[in-house]
Amino acid sequence: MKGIVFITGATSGFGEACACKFAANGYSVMINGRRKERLTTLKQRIENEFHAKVLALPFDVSKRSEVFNAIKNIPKEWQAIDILINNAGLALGRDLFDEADLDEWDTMIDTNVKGLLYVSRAVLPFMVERLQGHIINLGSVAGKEVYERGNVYCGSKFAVDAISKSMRIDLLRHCIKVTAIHPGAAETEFSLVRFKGDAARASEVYKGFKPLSAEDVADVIYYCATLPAHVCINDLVLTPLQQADAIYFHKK
Ligand code: NDP
Ligand code: 8X3
Repeated sequence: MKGIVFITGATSGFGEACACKFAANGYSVMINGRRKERLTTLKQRIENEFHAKVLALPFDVSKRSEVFNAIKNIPKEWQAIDILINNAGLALGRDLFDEADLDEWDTMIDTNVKGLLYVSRAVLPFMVERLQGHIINLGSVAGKEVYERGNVYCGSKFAVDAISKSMRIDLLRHCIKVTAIHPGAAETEFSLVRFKGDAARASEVYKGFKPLSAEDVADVIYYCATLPAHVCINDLVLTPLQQADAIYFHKK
């Protein structure tokens, strides 16, 4: 066993692909998400395909007491967490600032920002104790530039960018690495969630170019996580070939 990886938001997309990538390479994986059935199915799949150890931890990252209760009760043999991947997150809607839904704003801030903070604080004592650990935060190109109708989603990812920089400074004394990964357009369930199950609108987002896949992003995360102990990638932006930044695409 190479180490223990804790991945939030592992029931889909990047998180699920990371769970498979790390498990396939000899890591034990702790998988989180709100959908228990999906966690159970993924756990069985990883155990069967990769013969890796899996601990399913269903909880909502935005609920402070759920986060701290779940992590406080992690079995002893799972407490030596080497890598935390703060991946759980979502966009809701693509509306103008003065027309957007306030509940959707709350959910994005509660999940993308507060969820990442709660999980990090709950896991950190296990890393601090060992003077070792790597926290990998999922930001976005939307956290590097804002786009029209991106308002609060972009704001939440700018917060991830700033919090990652701040964490890196404050955790330096504990020898804990902090990496922020900022993907561009990747075809996962992200747009389906953003557009509330409207599959036609979601697939429209990826027309005219080849988007990143969840596996592309997991490969990059795995690379960052497996560098020598003295090497830390602080900040990494990756996009599909036909995307230059958060706004500019070359679509055919
Ligand atoms: P998916 O929608 O495919 O996956 C999102 C995951 O987050 C799911 O497993 C979902 O699980 C989990 N999640 C959402 N809310 C919560 C919550 N409150 N508590 C626990 N888990 C939660 O999207 P992606 O894989 O694409 O997105 C992963 C991350 O990457 C997000 O932070 C997203 O903002 C970011 N990102 C995505 C990009 C893209 O183009 N796809 C580009 C850049 C960044 P469940 O519903 O079971 O709780
Ligand atoms: C997800 C990518 O461009 O839809 O963070 O905001 S984008």
